Amino acid sequence: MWERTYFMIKPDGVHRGLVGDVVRRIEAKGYRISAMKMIRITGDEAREHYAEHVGKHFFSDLVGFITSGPVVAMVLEGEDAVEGVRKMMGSTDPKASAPGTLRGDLGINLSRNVVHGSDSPASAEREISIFFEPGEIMDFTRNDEKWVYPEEK
Ligand SMILES: Nc1nc2c(ncn2[C@@H]2O[C@H](COP(=O)(O)OP(=O)(O)O)[C@@H](O)[C@H]2O)c(=O)[nH]1
Ligand SMILES: [Mg+2]
Repeated sequence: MWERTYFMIKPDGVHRGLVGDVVRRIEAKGYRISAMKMIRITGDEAREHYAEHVGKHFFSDLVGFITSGPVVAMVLEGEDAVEGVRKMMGSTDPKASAPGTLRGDLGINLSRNVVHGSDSPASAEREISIFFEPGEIMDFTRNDEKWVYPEEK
């Protein structure tokens, strides 16, 4: 099924100069980047984005970290994009992530795992609406999509 997902390169990925490699892999896989911007997340946005983790022991560290520097926020589209992007990311803990995944290749520590991706289509729509206005999301088809997908969508 055609899906949208919210994807983000976290401040550690930006500071470590990994933006280009992460974007390259997303594009090479065939996902459409329909919105992308560098932003500094506010505390309110961070608490809303990570609402499911309120009350957990790592919540304040997580909010402090995600608001500590710039992130690159994206809307990605493609067939089964939510699960597909999560597979590309690997497990939450980079130590448990297979080599070949973003977290498996680019991270070591659970709290500095480089990327975020929505865990369900409902989360994706919720997270996209926190960070993007509808007019920021481009309505276009990548010219190579006819080679990524053999049949009409
Ligand atoms: N310090 C710390 N950070 C955690 C822990 N669990 C999760 N996190 C961080 O919180 C983020 C959100 O957690 P979660 O939604 O469970 O994982 P994700 O969906 O794979 O990003 C993760 O990406 C980690 O960076 C933990 O036990 N300790
Ligand atoms: Mg999550």
